[in-house]
Amino acid sequence: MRLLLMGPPGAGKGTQSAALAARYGIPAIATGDIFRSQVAERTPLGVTAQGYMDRGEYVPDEVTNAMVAARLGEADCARGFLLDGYPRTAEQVAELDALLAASDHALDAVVVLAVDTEELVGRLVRRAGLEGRTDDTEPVIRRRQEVYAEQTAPLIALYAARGLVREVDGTGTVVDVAARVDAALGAQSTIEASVS
Ligand code: B4P
Repeated sequence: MRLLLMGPPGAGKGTQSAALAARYGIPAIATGDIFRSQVAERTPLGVTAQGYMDRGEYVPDEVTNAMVAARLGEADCARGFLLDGYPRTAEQVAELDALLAASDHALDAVVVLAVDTEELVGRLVRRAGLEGRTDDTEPVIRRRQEVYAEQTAPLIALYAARGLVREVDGTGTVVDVAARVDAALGAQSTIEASVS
């Protein structure tokens, strides 16, 4: 199984991804988590990524693409993977397409978690009080939502055109959302192809 988990910041991707990947016996790969661990270890990659993350901007594609290419080349990805938070730009979609084509594989589905913007901001402001993430201040949270709307939301139409998108209501309890994701993966695409 080769899955993407997409949705705006705070939609519940990180919350859902580990359990979802475990249900399919595949690794969950979250680019945000990898960047945060590199920041914590003060590696050169982490030093590069931190400034972008703290401003709510995306880390440059060449950095992110190289990191994901290396991770997908590891042995545990041979039988599948769940990518959480990647791709987020058109260039990242092109890189993932090339990586999959080179290994003669294809995506099985793209799960999109849908949550209203004010609910998203509320969740991330609450998380700020619990985890103290440097990108969870309200101005940066709102900037992250804008960046998602500008650069990532349009990509959903590309995957919809390929018949891969399963849109899931991301509101309600974590258990409710997980059940909807499972149901969606057993069903046909919920978004009609609209662009080619
Ligand atoms: P991420 O770590 O991916 O952060 P995110 O989009 O905010 O999602 P996250 O996983 O944290 O939120 P979740 O919905 O799980 O990215 C951080 C930064 O890294 C980016 O801004 C960017 O700078 C960089 N980056 C990452 N990938 C990149 C890429 N491909 N290219 C370039 N840059 C990249 O959870 C949010 C909160 O909601 C949690 O507190 C959770 O408890 C709560 N929640 C979850 N489900 C809920 C529910 N059903 N009800 C109520 N609350 C819920």
